[in-house]
Amino acid sequence: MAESEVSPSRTNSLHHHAPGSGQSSPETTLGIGGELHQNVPAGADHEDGISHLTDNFGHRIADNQNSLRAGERGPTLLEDFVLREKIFHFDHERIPERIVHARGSGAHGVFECTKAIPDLTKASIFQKKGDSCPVFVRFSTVAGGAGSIDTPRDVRGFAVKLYTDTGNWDLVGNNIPVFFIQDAIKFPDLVHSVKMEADRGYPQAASAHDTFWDFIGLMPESMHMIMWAMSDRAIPRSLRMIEGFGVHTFRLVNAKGEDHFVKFHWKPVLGIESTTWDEAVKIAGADPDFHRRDLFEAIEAGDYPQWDLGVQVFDEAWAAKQPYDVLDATKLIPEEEIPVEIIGRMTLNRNVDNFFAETEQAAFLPTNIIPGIDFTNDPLLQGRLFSYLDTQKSRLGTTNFHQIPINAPKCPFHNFQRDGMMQTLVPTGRANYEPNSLAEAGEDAGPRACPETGFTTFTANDERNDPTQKLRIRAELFADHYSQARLFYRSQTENERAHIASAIVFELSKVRLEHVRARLISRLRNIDEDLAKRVAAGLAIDLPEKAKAARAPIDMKASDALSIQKQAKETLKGRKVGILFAEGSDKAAIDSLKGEIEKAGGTAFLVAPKIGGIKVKGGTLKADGQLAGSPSVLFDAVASVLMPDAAEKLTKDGAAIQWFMDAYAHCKTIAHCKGTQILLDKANVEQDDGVVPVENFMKVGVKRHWAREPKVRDLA
Ligand code: HDD
Repeated sequence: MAESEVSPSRTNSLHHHAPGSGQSSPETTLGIGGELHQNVPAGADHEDGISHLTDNFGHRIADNQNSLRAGERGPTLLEDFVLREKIFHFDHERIPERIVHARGSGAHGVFECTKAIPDLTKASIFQKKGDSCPVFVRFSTVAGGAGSIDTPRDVRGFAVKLYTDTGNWDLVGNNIPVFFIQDAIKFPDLVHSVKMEADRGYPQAASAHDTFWDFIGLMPESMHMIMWAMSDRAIPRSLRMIEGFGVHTFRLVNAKGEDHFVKFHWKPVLGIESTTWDEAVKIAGADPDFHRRDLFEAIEAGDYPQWDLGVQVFDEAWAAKQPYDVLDATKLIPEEEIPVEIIGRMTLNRNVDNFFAETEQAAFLPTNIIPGIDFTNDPLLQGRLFSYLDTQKSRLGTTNFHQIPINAPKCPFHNFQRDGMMQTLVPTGRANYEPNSLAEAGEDAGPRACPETGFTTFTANDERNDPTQKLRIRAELFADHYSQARLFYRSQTENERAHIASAIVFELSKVRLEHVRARLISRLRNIDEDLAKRVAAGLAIDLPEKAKAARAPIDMKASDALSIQKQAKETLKGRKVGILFAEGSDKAAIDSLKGEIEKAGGTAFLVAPKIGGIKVKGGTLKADGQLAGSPSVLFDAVASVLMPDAAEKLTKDGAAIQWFMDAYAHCKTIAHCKGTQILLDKANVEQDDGVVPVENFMKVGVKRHWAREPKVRDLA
């Protein structure tokens, strides 16, 4: 009988995260969550650091290459429990993906309070500067499936789980501070409309199709969000460079029981950075995992992404004076009106050990709130308070999903909930009800409610609300659908406005139903006539009649905080520069440029026509990436160190020409040596402030040279 050539039973050690782990300790009998690394499954031995391969019940496996057969050429036997268990488990490896936000990337980190605010809230995490707690964050796109690309035009989910000492606080937000709809009852319609169309099963991860724009055109409340979704916010460069927003107005409650309204903001320390649309599309082909890889590699390299947590705090009296309703999730509060006060910093410093166990199984719940923070009557938030708990049961299959280590609190949890599918805790004793008097007989009576420190719901005294009436209705100011859409649009720079117009033209050009295109433009006329005209001209259709507005829009004061370009950070920190070299290039020049980039906090990525090792002046040099697989869209700026003959050779390589052509079209800095000129000419790269000799790269640095844009794109 032929022997297998593969040596059996060599496995990596298994990480077994078992929440039931400390079960033998008396403290944990009623169920303490927390992370445990149990390295070896029961029954396995260690020998020279190698553990024995076993099945799930600890039986050592002698052969992991061949199934059990009746004779050398005979059928496989039902008796082969090793095979059957392995295939059985494999067959069930996938769980339902999230109905929205299926594609995501997660990381662990820490949150630290940098400014105590005990006057505003009794939340334990904000009582003392320097106090900290672990966090887990999951970023996501919304519309695409779990295996879809990272760079579609889409909202990005920004879900943070803070494991505080008073329980988990999940701030389940987005990178856009407003939402498409005002009432949760419309959420299934919104999601159905944007997902793949029901009959044909496409498009994947794209809003550019009939049903989405049909729904949007009929829902004028979505107009503000649409401005954001069509802006550069929806095509971020890196997850490390997006803002995060809690979206809803929440409430802070202090120890005296006094309340304030609050909006939560996460501000990226690296600044906000986006791609251009053409770039995003090309990245999708070059690296569908662009954002996931970027986040993972940055954390692995110790370049930890950070965000400041900010709050906008205001009271009921201030809210009542505004021309919008603060309970309406399609409205924001301009930072110029209520400044964002920074109270904490979050650092993501550890990648997950296992994508499925942690990122995929993470369950975020807006109902995870801690004493000192409370909900408001925002009708979108109220619906979310139901939806998330509900969805976890179908996704994770059991009401005990809270016991999965990524979801379990890191503080003790004790209650009388028992049993259920996949129960991993082993509660002891008879006390599974309350009240009980078992303590009188010396038995463990289990936990009791804590009126002093437990969560109590804040009772709002809202004169505008009569709780005795049951109404299917929206509050008066919710009817203003256009003022803030206009505010957003008019707060953008000239070319940011052009990007919005082009994005709408692109999306509507994929819409086949002509009446849908026209209806959308009729709504744009309420936002900005010029925008509507641009879009109509871009589609070559007549300007339709202006849609009737339920409430006439007002002009609000422009807000610079809404524009990315008005707050751009010109820095090399966290940015990646591609350096192209080839045979004969000057190694010293490359080393020196690389050194300077790294000193400034950036990453230098060497690109060459071949990857293994190239003869250069001064030795041999290995590239980090091969030219055809490392297009310039993957970098924030490009540089080249080439001998004229090598550059001449590259003029016959489409990938090399495209490298410069794209860097130029995407308004990036191009630093080049004299030898490269022949390639630049071939790529139609014209001289400007951003096209500089390689020795001047550090003076110019990484930034977008927007003045170049009219030369490479029709912004009309
Ligand atoms: Fe939601 C997931 C953010 C409205 C129902 N949502 C989900 C995630 C984020 C958001 C970031 C991914 C969490 C993760 O990484 O696991 N959702 C938002 C924001 C909203 C919002 C910022 C508006 C302000 N969502 C919203 C409404 C409903 C839902 C109105 C339902 C009525 N959302 C869900 C869900 C998901 C979800 C179906 C899918 C997977 C999950 O919850 O755990 O329940």
